[in-house]
Amino acid sequence: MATTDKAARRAKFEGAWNVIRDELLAHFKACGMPAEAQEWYAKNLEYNVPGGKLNRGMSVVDTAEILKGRALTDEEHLQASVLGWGVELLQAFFLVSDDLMDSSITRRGQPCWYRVPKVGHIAVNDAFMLEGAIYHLLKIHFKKEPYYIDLIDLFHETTYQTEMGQLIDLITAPEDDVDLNKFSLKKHSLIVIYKTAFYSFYLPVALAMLFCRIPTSYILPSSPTPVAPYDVAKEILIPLGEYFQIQDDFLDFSGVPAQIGKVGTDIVDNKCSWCINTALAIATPEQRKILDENYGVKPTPAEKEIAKRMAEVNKGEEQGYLGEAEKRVKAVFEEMGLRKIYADYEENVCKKLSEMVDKIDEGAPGQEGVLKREVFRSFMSKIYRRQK
Ligand code: DMA
Ligand code: MG
Ligand code: MG
Ligand code: MG
Repeated sequence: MATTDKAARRAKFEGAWNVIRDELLAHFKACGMPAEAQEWYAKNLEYNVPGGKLNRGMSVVDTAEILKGRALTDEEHLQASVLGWGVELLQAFFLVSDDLMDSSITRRGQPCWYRVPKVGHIAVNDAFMLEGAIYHLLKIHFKKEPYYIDLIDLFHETTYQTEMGQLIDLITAPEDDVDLNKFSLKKHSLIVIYKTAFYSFYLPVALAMLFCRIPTSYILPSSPTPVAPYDVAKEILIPLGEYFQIQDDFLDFSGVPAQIGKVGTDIVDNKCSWCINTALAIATPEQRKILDENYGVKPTPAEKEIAKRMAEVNKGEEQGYLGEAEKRVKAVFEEMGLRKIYADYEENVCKKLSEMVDKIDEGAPGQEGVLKREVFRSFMSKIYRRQK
């Protein structure tokens, strides 16, 4: 019987993490790494991998169950969890580096890893190790499977796509040259598809599809043309991922740190975010002038000093202190009614995505080895109207 209780599913997935983490640490120790290094690696793993929402990782397990149409055996659950934690390790690798590159303050309600005392730039190597752990785990758990190389290839391809996205995200947001004319919603779309959608949405589902041996093409009774299920999945999951990153951009502006677990940095970092692009499209000349003069403007030394003192009072729990320039940008966003524009966007995009999902052909009732609409519905319900 399928475990339907959400908390129980999460607990089971987290249970698999203990097994996986211990395997990584045992191997590390067996390589002759000294006690001090073992402690460091254990802390890197615990601090950066398991503390998130786990949507991506758990989606691998959820998708596998939906595709198989039954609960997974214990053995299958562990294997699917290795793929799920592989996605979470990949995410941890990206986030540790992303926070360094974005000069972020907090992540998941705690200081970013590179800001932890003694870590600093060692965070770069720690990020590499989180990535390396994925391939070590794949070898242990999948080497004998005929689709082992497909798993490796998918992780590599997705990593490369994400890195391309991070590159264009970063070079579109130079710190010393703020030029809002360089931004557009089209550029935003390309950035977010590459930096977020492939690894967060296509990767978990495609991994589960490989795990369930969904072939690259099949024929259904309804039509003589073969279905390419990985392409069908991509066509829905990429726009779904785009919507997810637009939520992330909106929460960076509208969310409070206690709720989203991080301090928004997009305005100060001159990011080509959905908010600024949407604002630019409707700004009056007066509003445009305020945006040009204040977007991407760093806090003054005096403001930085206040932020530092406030952080000390809050015992390191930075709540985010807004400089005057950032406040002025936010005021323009509010004045334009960005919250309402976002809410309308969310309803519209979800309607469109649901229509796409409804068109998926599932073949005969109970047919195995084919795509199921529930895969996408389940993923969508995890993020619809999310507040963190
Ligand atoms: C997210 O970009 C993309 C990756 C690959 C981490 P972001 O900088 O908007 O993420 P966050 O808001 O979580 O720092
Ligand atoms: Mg970031
Ligand atoms: Mg970033
Ligand atoms: Mg963000």
